[in-house]
Amino acid sequence: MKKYISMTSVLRGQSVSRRDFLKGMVGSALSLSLAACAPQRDGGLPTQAATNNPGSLADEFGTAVTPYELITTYNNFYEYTTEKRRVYQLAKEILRSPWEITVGGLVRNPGVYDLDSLKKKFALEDRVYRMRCVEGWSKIVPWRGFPLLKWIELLQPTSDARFVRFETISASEKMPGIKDASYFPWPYTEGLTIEEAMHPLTLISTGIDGKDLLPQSGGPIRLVVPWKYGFKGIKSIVRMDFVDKMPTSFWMKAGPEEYGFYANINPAVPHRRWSQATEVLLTESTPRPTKKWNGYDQVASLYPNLDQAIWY
Ligand SMILES: Nc1nc2c(c(=O)[nH]1)N[C@H]1C(S)=C(S)[C@@H](COP(=O)(O)O)O[C@H]1N2
Ligand SMILES: [Mo]
Repeated sequence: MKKYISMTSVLRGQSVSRRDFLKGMVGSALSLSLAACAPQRDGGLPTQAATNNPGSLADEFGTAVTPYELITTYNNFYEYTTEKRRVYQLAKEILRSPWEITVGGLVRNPGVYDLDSLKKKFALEDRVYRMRCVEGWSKIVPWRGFPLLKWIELLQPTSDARFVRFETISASEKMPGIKDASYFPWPYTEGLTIEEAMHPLTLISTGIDGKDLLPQSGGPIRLVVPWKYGFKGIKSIVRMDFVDKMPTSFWMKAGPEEYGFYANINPAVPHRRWSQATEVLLTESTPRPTKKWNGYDQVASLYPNLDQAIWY
């Protein structure tokens, strides 16, 4: 069985304890009895009983992982199509082999990095994260990957590097959405501050549910930033640059009135066209309240002075 890491233990810088692992298994008699007598954990994350799929793997709030079949057939990947239920039918293959990522800019070790070598170098971890799309739906995903932090430590950014810019592969002959929606500012790009990129929760994902990432999920390599709206999780990455100025992302160019750089999840700050107060899990129909930072409160220390209403 895969070992899923408790986010609270990640933030404490500890390895996975058996108790933390069992706590992810909400619903089993054993984990319920442990949860009942265990002291409150440092992060103070609330726990609640799983409402569906008792006995299955769950996030730290007790919400069961979304079925793999649903995670991989309901997607946003505009390079293929804007129809979420059709992406998987069009994204049939990984578009490069071997997959290489070019790293440039303000780093001591720029170059072309081969994904297979990176996967061998860094121990892959399994982590359950909630993913909240800016459109108001969410899924619970059992990612596999490695912290971006580990790669950055190897790349050694210079002291001038303040942001990281990421870019998706652009292959219009295999990605019909690029031509169908030629008004969009292709290629898809995203960015993080260097502090966000080096936060221990920020993951480079290479898999879901122990399997290699499928093309529709951003295979073979994508970004996962669980306290930000899903669009920050750029898929099928081919370039990463360390820069000194805030990069303008795909969505900032496409809709500057609606999408800012930070995109931290915040139920109190509405999107220009809809409320962000609630979300609907893909497995449910009744909306649930959206949590600030998607529940990952520990990242608040990254933003002592950030005005969410300006940076959405
Ligand atoms: N290159 C690229 N990355 C992307 C997108 C996209 O259209 N193109 N969509 C984003 C959005 S809006 C979301 S919600 C997530 C969806 O990830 P999923 O399909 O794995 O659920 O991917 C993000 N990454
Ligand atoms: Mo999204």
